[in-house]
Amino acid sequence: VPDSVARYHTHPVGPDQCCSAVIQHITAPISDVWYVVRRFDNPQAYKHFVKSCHVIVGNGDVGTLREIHVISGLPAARSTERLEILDDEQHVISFSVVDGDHRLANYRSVTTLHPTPDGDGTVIVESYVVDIPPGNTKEETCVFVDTIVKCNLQSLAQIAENKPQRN
Ligand code: A8S
Repeated sequence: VPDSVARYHTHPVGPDQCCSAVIQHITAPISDVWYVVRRFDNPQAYKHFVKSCHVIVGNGDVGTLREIHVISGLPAARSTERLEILDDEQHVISFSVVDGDHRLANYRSVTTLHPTPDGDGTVIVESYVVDIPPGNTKEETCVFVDTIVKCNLQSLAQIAENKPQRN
């Protein structure tokens, strides 16, 4: 396990919070995957639940705030999110949820990219911590969020694997 996995995916978890992680292998070089993932202003490029996104303040650096609107059928319409980490050398991006009409209070995720030993692939690790909403169990919360994150990472894999290399 790379040092950076332990460093970035160890979260303080309160008694009324839950924490989990999703891992996805992508058959594309890390630069291709990072090109898509690092765009905090454009999550809809691979997150299919996101209908639209606009930046409220910032230029894509740490502290940038975005508001996303999600597609209908979800128990939410919008979410305001803050960019917490953007590290182009280590390939780390992290955001936290600061507002919204959804039930994922205090959501924070960290996503790290790791090249496979042969250099032709990428392993992506996305972990999160979130408050357990009133009326739900820890398990229900993790199943709900894991499902969303898995969908996002599978869609990211599909996009990156079909994309020609960019540099
Ligand atoms: C992400 C991860 C998640 C997004 C959740 C978990 C969300 O955008 C959706 C439904 C909700 O109920 C909450 O990386 C919220 O975006 C799809 C609106 C935050």
